[in-house]
Amino acid sequence: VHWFTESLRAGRPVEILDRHTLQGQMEEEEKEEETCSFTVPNYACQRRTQLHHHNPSLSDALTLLAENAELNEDDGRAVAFRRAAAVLKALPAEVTSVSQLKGLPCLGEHSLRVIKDVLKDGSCSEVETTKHSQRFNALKVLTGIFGVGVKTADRWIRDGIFNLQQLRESQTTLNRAQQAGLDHYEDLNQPVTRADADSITEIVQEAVSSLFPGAQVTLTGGFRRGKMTGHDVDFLLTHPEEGREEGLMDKVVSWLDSQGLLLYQKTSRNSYLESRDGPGRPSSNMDRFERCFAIFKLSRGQTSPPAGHQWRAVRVDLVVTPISQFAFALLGWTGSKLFERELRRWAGHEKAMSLSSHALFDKTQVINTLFREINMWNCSNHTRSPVSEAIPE
Ligand code: DCT
Ligand code: MG
Repeated sequence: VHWFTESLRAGRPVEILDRHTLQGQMEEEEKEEETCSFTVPNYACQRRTQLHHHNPSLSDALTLLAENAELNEDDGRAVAFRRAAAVLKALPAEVTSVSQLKGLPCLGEHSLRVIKDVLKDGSCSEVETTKHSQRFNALKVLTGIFGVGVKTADRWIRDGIFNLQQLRESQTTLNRAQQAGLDHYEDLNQPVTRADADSITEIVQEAVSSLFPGAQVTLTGGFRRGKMTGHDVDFLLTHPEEGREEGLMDKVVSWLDSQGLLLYQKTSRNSYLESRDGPGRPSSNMDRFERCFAIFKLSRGQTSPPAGHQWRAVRVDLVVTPISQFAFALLGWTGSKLFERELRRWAGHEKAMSLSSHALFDKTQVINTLFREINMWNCSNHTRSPVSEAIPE
């Protein structure tokens, strides 16, 4: 009544609707709200995603299917499920109906079917069947051994090995990494806590600063993103003076070994200087930095080992970068894996730039520079006419 009389006094137009018209209007508005509740940008790297989000049951279902696709080396399908899960993690509220997802990117037919089933029945039959399949569980257990990839696990399954006991009883020859992985399986499949990561940071920091004063240690990976647990602890090591990082890895690893802190280590040298040193690691690897895959032995006091144990094993990755590439390495090693993938895709498709853990460069400038060099060479040799600077698609 107050609003009505105030509106009349102020000369504002007042529309009087009957109850049915009003109800109809409200229903229309609700429907509209339902069909376009959410919007998110296309690339995961453009979205803010919290560690704790509103749609865990949906993202867990899609993540399990992504994991299964990865274990079967179906990368296309795995990335599609990971992208769909990432969209759901970025939504500002719980999804209650598939109609709310209309127009959102990265939600293909298959992912929408899974979401629909989970919303309707609380589970999806494809997810449940996968979760209980012998092959999925065997692949998970066997690839859970440090040093065992999907190809090896698949070969073992074809030989009738589905679990650790069968592997231990078989005559299968294991390499050094796989043997260490099997010996420390239980520890390495326990989540690494933030406290464990802090203890290892202290140890690595002590080693680095006593051997290479001025060198820097940076915790990266999931712990840098604020996660409270992880499957390993990732570090970048560098020195503020270019070139002074050379020799750092060997010295740090030898010191850690001499202190009895390493259960396993394998170092691979960098390969970004391969023209000087001959070919290094294959280019399919994630990056070309000097890297050490290690298993640390954390004693009681540095960690809380399982009951009855004096220590626990923890996977640690150490990576050495020259300071000139450090920023790109830090960006690349902070993750997550999907964020990095999307950031590179966005740089390439939307900005015509190429991003790696070593550098960021403008592809158009590189192509033009290449054309200029070819022209200079052609002209100075009088062999051919100049090449156009047009940039090919
Ligand atoms: N990385 C990447 N591409 C890969 C592997 C790794 O871009 N194929 C980057 C992103 C994360 C970082 O390296 C560290 O890798 P992980 O330790 O495997 O990932 P994480 O996010 O630290 O996960 P977790 O917390 O389980 O260790
Ligand atoms: Mg990690």
